[in-house]
Amino acid sequence: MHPFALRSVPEPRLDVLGSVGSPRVELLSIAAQSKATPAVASRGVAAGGIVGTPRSPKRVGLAGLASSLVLGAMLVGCSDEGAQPAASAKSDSAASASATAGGESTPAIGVPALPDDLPNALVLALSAFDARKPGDQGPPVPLPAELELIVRRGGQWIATRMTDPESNVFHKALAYTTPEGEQVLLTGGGTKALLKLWRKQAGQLVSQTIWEKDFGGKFSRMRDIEVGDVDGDGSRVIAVATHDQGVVAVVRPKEGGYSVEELDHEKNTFVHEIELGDVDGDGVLEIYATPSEPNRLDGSEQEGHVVRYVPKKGEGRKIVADLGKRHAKEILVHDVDGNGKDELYVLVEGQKAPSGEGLLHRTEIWRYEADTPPDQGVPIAEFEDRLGRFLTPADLDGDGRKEIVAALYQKGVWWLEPGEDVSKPWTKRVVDRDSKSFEHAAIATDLDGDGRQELYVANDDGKSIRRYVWNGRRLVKEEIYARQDDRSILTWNIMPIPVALVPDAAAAAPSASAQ
Ligand SMILES: [Ca+2]
Ligand SMILES: [Ca+2]
Ligand SMILES: [Ca+2]
Ligand SMILES: [Ca+2]
Repeated sequence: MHPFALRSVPEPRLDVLGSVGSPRVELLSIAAQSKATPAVASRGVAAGGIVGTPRSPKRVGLAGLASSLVLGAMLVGCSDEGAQPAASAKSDSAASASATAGGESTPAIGVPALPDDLPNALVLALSAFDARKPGDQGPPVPLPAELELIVRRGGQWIATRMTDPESNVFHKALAYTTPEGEQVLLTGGGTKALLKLWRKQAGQLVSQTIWEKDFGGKFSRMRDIEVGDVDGDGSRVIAVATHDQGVVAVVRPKEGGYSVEELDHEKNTFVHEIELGDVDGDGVLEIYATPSEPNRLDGSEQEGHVVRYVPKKGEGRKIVADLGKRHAKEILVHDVDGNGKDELYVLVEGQKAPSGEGLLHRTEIWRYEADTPPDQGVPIAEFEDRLGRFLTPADLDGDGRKEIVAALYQKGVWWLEPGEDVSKPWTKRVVDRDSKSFEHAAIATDLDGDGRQELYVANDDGKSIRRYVWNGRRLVKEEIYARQDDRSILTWNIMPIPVALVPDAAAAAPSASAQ
């Protein structure tokens, strides 16, 4: 999958945009959307009805890449029983066109108001592969590591692409505040494995590599990043999961630079995920990680477990979840039940039946409190799917009680809510059956700043980024960005960042070129 050889020549620590081998920024698309989307109760509108008032497509000719979108905002049926099909969520261009004719005098129904400009943007960390051509042999060749940045400005969702030829995947990008108080973008890349800080200078992002490592195996990737006060001294420590030698590391800001401590190392082991939390409630953050055997994508047996490190107490690897012959690539540590202590949630992957027909195990979520024995995780949900790679904590309906959103490989996006007894199966409602992706990155975040979270999901199979927002009765679905090219894209992560960290596409236009 990642055949690019590692270069042995050390790279300069600073890259200036526009120089050879430097990041490139392109404007991808501007999605037009109605400015008038007043909050109106969904009175009289059947679930699945078209409720948006999309405008006709608008073209922007920057760099020959800009394209247009027709947006359809739709109501998503969320049965309280769960397992009910999402109400038909297809876009209806005829309805869109007629709605457009009404312009702003036609109020949208059931779509909460959305300001024209938002202070926060989304950053998506991607792998991109060229489209397969007839006769292509061998594994797909990864293109340079890529970020998509989606900003709402002037009543439009605007997408910008930034690529970094030093790696062939970005696994995560997030906002980070340095000890000096600077807001920067922190990225983790793969092959080559680079942890970088990006500062906005003259409208462009300029990188500083703070950790670079060839782990010595087949792949070297910075696979996941979490930031927290692991040392309990107020500093923002960066915890990193890597491929493929089982390295879990903490990167600490130190004396104006960054020092790396590798907490663990285990041959031929992939660590997919890092979470930070205080499950035992003693005020000290623990680090959770998911080492597993190298990936077997055929759905056969793959052993794994969830481990914990407590650097502040000098505590090394301890198994907290023993998954037997199964494994997990996604965990969540969060106080979902609201009792003041975090819990660990493990998205245990399903397993194909040896006969090849159906599943031997469904994908399940197991829940652990501090005193749950490693082999006695409590199943709170199961799904008729082979994989699930994304859990995000949420309070989408804004009632102050938290939920978990689970995004599965083939079987959609689900909303899980605990009942009185958190150890009993949780209430399961479908958010969107028609959303699919191998990784299926999702984030619940209050991008529009109205005090209530919205859900953003990368529907890679459908080449779209969708937003789901509560309208008082239901989640309303809106496509905020559609990928226009025929490359194969894997979205590994979505995070909110301040708009100030988004590179200025216009400034980069001279260096941008069509694919
Ligand atoms: Ca603790
Ligand atoms: Ca709790
Ligand atoms: Ca809630
Ligand atoms: Ca909001």
